Order: sequence, then structure tokens, then C-alpha cells
Amino acid sequence: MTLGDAHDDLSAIAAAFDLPGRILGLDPLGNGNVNDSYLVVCEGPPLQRFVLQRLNRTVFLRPELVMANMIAIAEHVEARLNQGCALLGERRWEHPRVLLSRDERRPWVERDGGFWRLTTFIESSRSFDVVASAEQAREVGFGLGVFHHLISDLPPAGLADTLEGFHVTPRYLEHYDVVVANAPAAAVNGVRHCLAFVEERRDFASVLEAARDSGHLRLRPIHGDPKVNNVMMEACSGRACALVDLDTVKPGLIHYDIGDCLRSCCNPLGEETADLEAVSFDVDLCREVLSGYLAAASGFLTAADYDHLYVAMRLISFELGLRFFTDHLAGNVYFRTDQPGHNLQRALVQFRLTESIEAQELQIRDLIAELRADLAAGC
Ligand code: GN1
Ligand code: MG
Repeated sequence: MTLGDAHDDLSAIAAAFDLPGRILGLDPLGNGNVNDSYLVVCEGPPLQRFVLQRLNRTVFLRPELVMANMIAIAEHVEARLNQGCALLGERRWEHPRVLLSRDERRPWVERDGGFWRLTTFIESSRSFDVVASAEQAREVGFGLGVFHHLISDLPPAGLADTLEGFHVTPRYLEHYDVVVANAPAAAVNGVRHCLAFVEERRDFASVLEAARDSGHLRLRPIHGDPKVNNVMMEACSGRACALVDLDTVKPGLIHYDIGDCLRSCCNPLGEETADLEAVSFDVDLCREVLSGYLAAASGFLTAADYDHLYVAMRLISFELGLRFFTDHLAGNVYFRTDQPGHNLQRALVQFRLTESIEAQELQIRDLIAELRADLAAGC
């Protein structure tokens, strides 16, 4: 098949959705590790843009439930925004809208085994793979806080568990053990380092699930993947204006989201860096992200929520490293890779970040205590 044929096929899939006009352009979008994404430009006036995505069916076994969750969240957020949200004031906030297919009136299109969906693009906004400034870090945190605030009153039981075990670290560890038992022994240095790294933290892996089992933490609706490039920033003001990439929305612990946001924002070199030695967790950026988050979210956080913030950042960095490393050993069956050893390198970056978090535990715990005290004092 030529590139032109593939483009025609994609255009035909996009055209199967209820678009407002003729398709003028269609290009690959972003650098997701799991789904395939394209930007669709549609005839105006004004020109409108949409995000066409093929869901990875190996990852999402029930994609129609992913869409049901996305729609439940979108309806809820829209209703909350229509009531007016004091947190937002004059700030622009948007939520991606799901389009229906033209014929079946379903929020997806199936073609040759592929499962496709189409959502609105958040216009006049952009996203970043790494945080560029303290202000931006604060905005990303505030954006996650607004998102959590807007869905905090949505009963999690109304959402399907579309990715069983997602962010349940002990489950990743169980899978890792099976993969290690079956993987050919590789004497590469990086592999040896990762094997030892995981062993040293085996007991720590259950810290959040244990808090959930004992009732200290409870399930809530979560985003599931609030890394820095999933927070859209308004082009003119630089303010967070939307969270995108909503296929991992499901019931979970908000600590998965907070940990994921921090491990992504506070790693200035980004998760794809080759400069392992220079990877570190930036506590100043952590201050910004957390204070932005708390400015929006303090109203629904419990004492136990605060008590588990530090372990959340340490755990989700470790967990992502474990997921990349397991995938490396399993032959790269989950995360898309661009070169041999790509997932091993990504794992080493996350483990290095975890070590940096561990080395700064006291500073991070002090920072959390300080922000918490400021909020209690009404500062
Ligand atoms: C995957 O595909 P993408 O880039 O949106 C993964 C996340 C990881 C992330 C690491 C469903 O997200 O959990 O944090 O890669 N998504 C899934 O970049 O596993
Ligand atoms: Mg994602």
C-alpha cells in the first residue's frame, strides 16, 4: 500500500464520522506510545480541527467501554461547566467532545479490525513534552486539579474498569515475575541494574494498594495519564485550558494521577532522554506543580490523601520504569519503540528518577508539609 492509499483510507475513516464539512488535511499527531493519532482539518468557515485515533485493541480489550467512560465524563464536565465553576472564574476551560459516526450514530467506527474514534481538537492551544518554566509547571498542576475537581462528584461506580490492573503496581510486579521467569537471561549491564533495582523495591510496590485496602484511600474517577503533554495550554495566555487523551479515564486512586503528573513534570530532560546521568527530580518544579494542584484540589483532599503524596511520586516513577523494563524483557509487545533497547533506556530513566526522588525524600516531605500548613492557615 502506498502512502497515498493509507491517506485515502484514513480520510475515508474520518469521513465516516459526522464532520461539519469536507476534509482538507490529515496528518500524524503527537508521539503516543499506545494509540495512533491524526489531526484532521475540516472545511469551514471557520476551519475546524479534530483528533482521529485508532485505539490499541491489544491494550484496550473493550474499547466500547472506553468510549462509554469518555462520554460519561464529558457529559458530567459539561454540566458542571454550565452551572459555572468558581475555581475557573474567567479562565477558559474546555473538554474534548466525542463525535458520532454518520450512519450508525455510534461514538466509534470499526474498519478492518481497527477501532476508531474522533474528538474535537482544543483550538488555540498547545502542549509540551517537557515543562518549560515554573509558571507552566504550576499551570499543569492547576489543570489536573481542575479536572479532578470537575469530576470529584461523579460516582466512580458509574465508570467501567476499562484497563484492569492499570496503575495497580503489585499486578505489574506479578506480570514482571512471569516475564522474568520466561525471559532468556541477558547479561547486559542495564538489565542487571534493573533486575536489582526492582528487587530492592519489591516490598514498596504495594504501598498505595495497601492504603486502599485498609480504607485510607478510596477509589475516585481519575484521568489515568495526566503527563505534561496531555495538558493543553492556551496559546495566548499559557494557561492550562483542557486535559486530553481521555482513554484511561476510569475508577482509580487520584494518587496515580498526581504521581504520574509529577514524575513527568519534574523530569526536565523528559522520559526519552539518552543522558541518564543527568536525570533528576526537580523539587522546585514539584513545588510549583503541587501548589497549582492544591489551589484547585485542596477542597476534596483528606489528611490521608496528603500523607500519601510522597509515596505516590516515588511509586508511579518506579512503576513506569517497571512497566518499560517488563516490556523490554517481553520483546516490546506493549509500548511502541523506535530502536532496539528503547524500552530498556526508558526504564533506566524512570529508575534514575525514582532514585532522585528517594534521595530527596526529606525535602519533598517538608515541601508537602509546608504547602499543607499554608493551606490550613488560609495563605
Ligand atoms: C502510555 O500512549 P501514551 O503515551 O498516551 C501509557 C501511559 C504511560 C505513558 C508513558 C494506556 O501513554 O500509562 O505513562 O505511555 N498508556 C497506557 O509515556 O498504558
Ligand atoms: Mg495516554
